[in-house]
Amino acid sequence: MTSGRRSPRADTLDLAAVRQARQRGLSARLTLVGSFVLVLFLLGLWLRPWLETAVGQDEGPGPGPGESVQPGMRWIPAGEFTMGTDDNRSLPNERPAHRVRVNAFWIDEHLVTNAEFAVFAETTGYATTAERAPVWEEIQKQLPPGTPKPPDEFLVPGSLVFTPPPGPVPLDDLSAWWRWQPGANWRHPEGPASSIEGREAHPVVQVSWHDAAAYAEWIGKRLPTEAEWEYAARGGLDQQRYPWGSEAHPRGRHLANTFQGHFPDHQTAEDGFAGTSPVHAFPPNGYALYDMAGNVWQWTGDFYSATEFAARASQGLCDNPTGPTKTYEPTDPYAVQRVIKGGSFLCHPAYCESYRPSARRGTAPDTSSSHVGFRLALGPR
Ligand SMILES: [Ca+2]
Repeated sequence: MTSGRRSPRADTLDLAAVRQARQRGLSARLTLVGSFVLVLFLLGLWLRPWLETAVGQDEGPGPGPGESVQPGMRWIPAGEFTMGTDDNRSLPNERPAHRVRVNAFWIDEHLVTNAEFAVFAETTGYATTAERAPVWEEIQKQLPPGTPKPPDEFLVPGSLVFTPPPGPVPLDDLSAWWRWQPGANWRHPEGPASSIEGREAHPVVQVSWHDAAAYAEWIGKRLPTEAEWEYAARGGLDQQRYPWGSEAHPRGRHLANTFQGHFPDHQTAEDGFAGTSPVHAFPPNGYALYDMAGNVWQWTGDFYSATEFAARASQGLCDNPTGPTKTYEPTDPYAVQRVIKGGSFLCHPAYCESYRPSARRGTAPDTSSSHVGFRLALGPR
């Protein structure tokens, strides 16, 4: 992974020019000045995490909310907010509302796109989870003891693909609209016959948490915490049901790529998209961030616990939480899961309406599907 990692700041040091100057016999003083500049540069890199923390703590003269310093990223100032919700139109894992403080950080203004992920894959030769054959011994760790090994024909590279059923189905059985598709991966999101041609500006999908973490390591960023993600998604609004306010469709407008029609069998795509959409297709939120609702779910760095918010509510103000140390999902005691946020083009009010900022779901880190992607953050956790 490290062989192809970029070092953009090192590129700005014209070390070759310095060497040539030496060879031309310029004075030792010039070399001394150059060394001093290099030392200052390296000192700046070393101090940067501390400086970022310091700026975040006093919110000092840094960028304003949503302003850009890092290319393609937005500055989110430190602050307190109400995380989760007490609204009874929510799922139990979103409750109760509780107070959280987050440090300042940068976050990508849009989801990582197919074009961006292609640069990573081509530079490093990285093969995503879906492009590798599943390892039964790894899957087995997340299943109850004694679970029989599936037939070998199922242990082939592939991923989960949304497939609408021919008619209405009970909404308590995900297998009615998800299928395991051999050959599905980020290059072929719906299977071998599909491609991302024409979808370069759409979010990359069919990426596992491990894939997102590998991309983050390569580019020198990290996944946001769940608290950072929700704080950013709210865009400066307090306790609103949606990133843009309290109404689902103000003045009749669709402000996110979600599911219209009868879920999951009949989609009308009144918002213009039956699947993913380009990352700038819908208006940004108050922090100038796109797709903080709908389009695709987004990986965060936190482990998932169904009772995390209940545990926090008794702790008073939670200071920059980074999630529990392990997964807790009472319905699946062997699960290892990370939090995903934001909902997707498949979210519908009749099912989960998970494009609300408080909505959250646990997903196995080695799972990928056609409606989960990611964006990244920068700054100390
Ligand atoms: Ca849609």
